[in-house]
Amino acid sequence: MLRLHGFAFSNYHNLVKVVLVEKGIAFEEVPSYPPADESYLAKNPTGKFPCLELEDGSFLGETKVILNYLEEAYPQVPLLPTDALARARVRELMEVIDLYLELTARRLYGEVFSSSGKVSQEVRDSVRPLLSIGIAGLAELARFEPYIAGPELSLADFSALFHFPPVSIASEAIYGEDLLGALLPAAKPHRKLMQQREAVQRVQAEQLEDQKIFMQRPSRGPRVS
Ligand SMILES: N[C@@H](CCC(=O)N[C@@H](CS)C(=O)NCC(=O)O)C(=O)O
Repeated sequence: MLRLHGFAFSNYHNLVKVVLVEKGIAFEEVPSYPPADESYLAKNPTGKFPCLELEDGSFLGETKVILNYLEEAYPQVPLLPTDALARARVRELMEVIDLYLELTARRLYGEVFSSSGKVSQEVRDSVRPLLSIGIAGLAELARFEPYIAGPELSLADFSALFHFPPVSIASEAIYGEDLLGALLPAAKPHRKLMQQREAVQRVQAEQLEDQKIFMQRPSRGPRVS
């Protein structure tokens, strides 16, 4: 059986988890929290969470790589279109969400989601315009018809579902304004639509349960800021 190593408060962990549930793939979760210890680094040398333990006992890291693997290895319940360009469009949305929203806003997360200290004024000042540019770019690419890539549900919808909230929460906490909510108002009805799904309800409930454990664990700060 596949084993997902990571923690249920993590947006990346939940992106893999919800896809496993949606596809009906049997898996178990192995709780593991940052910072990565030696035993976790032996599984995923980057120390990033999550990683997926495969049937043969090997490990796969990097969320989008894992999702693409699941799509190829478990094609029943497809979450990518069949047309090559349409697939690329879904991946383009996921890349933009990762690189220009999630990773940019992540520089604020230490202050908002853990006790690893205040974000410097320099970081605050540099993240805000980058985040605005990233969200504006996504607003041009996203379709919301009603799904983010068009009429069909895809991996990009789950990416939006789990990456948007920490971006909104961090932006509200640091700038007093939810930049994502302001520049991408369609995110709200999209979230409501996605929350009608059983798999999403289960994963979000477990995410909430893990929040306290994550926030209260002894913080040694992120390995990489
Ligand atoms: N590029 C990685 C990023 C994953 C990531 O940043 N995960 C966070 C948890 S949500 C993490 O590992 N944080 C601990 C750290 O950076 O040391 C992926 O796509 O899986």
